[in-house]
Amino acid sequence: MSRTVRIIGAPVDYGANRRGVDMGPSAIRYAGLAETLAAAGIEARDDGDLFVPRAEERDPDAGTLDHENAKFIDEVQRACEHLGDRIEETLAEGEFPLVLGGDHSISIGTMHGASRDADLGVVWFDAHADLNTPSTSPSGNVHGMPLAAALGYDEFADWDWANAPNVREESVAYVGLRSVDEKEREAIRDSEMTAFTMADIDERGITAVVEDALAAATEGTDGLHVSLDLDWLDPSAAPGVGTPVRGGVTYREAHSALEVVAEHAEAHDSLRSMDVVEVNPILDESNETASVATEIVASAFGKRTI
Ligand code: EXY
Ligand code: MN
Ligand code: MN
Ligand code: MN
Repeated sequence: MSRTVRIIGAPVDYGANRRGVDMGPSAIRYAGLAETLAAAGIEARDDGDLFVPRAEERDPDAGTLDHENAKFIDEVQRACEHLGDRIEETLAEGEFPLVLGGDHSISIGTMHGASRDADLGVVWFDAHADLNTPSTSPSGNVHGMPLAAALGYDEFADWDWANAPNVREESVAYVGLRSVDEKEREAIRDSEMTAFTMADIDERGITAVVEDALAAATEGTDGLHVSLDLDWLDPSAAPGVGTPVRGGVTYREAHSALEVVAEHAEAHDSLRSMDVVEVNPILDESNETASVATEIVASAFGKRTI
């Protein structure tokens, strides 16, 4: 990583169905993110957390938007608008935004901020497709909707704060899908997105799959956003997440994948922004998931053994 990494905490849990993911930024810091990056020779500075009111102080169904079946949507909007501004500022000042979530709804803000002045490709490491809209969501939880928001599907089409200004479907690539709702499956099939499931990884190996995802996301774009949901990993490697799904990538595969990202970033100066989401220390075992998140981030930024 040639730029200084600016760490931005987004302690948001409005989008998830379990409390505790708002403590993700603290858990990741406590796991030694700054020290790990420093030891790897990666310059980083911590820019602190966004101010996010506690969910208990808010009413999930209050607000001004048509928020049916999108819990806390006004609160998500407020947090994402602030986050988007912080991302824009970070990039304008020549630093690299690393966002610590928080649940995955915060990526709406990251992608918005990172695509204000650039065509942005996206690689989405996740068990889930996060492509629901208020009309299709089985849960009303916004962490299952950020890609649909960025792409302006259904109700999101009218919500400019949610639509990433310069993210196109054909520049979005999934890696590791294994829990996809029926309507999401249809939307992916009808879309121009690239989608690699766990079956693709089983068949072709993690390295080849990530290389193809990077190629799809960087063709004709100015920069790459990497969104890393810790439930992408198998629950045996990352137990501290709210929506675990069996059959995910191993600890080693996760490292290989992000090492491929680092090589691509080095060769093409492609990496523009990153977020690390869904770490829930309340559900974790000895902060293991936050430690894994920390180590994987270091791999993405080019940490080497020798
Ligand atoms: N597809 C389900 C829903 O929309 O409710 C589950 C979404 C979980 C989202 C997680 C964080 O990636
Ligand atoms: Mn997700
Ligand atoms: Mn997920
Ligand atoms: Mn719009």
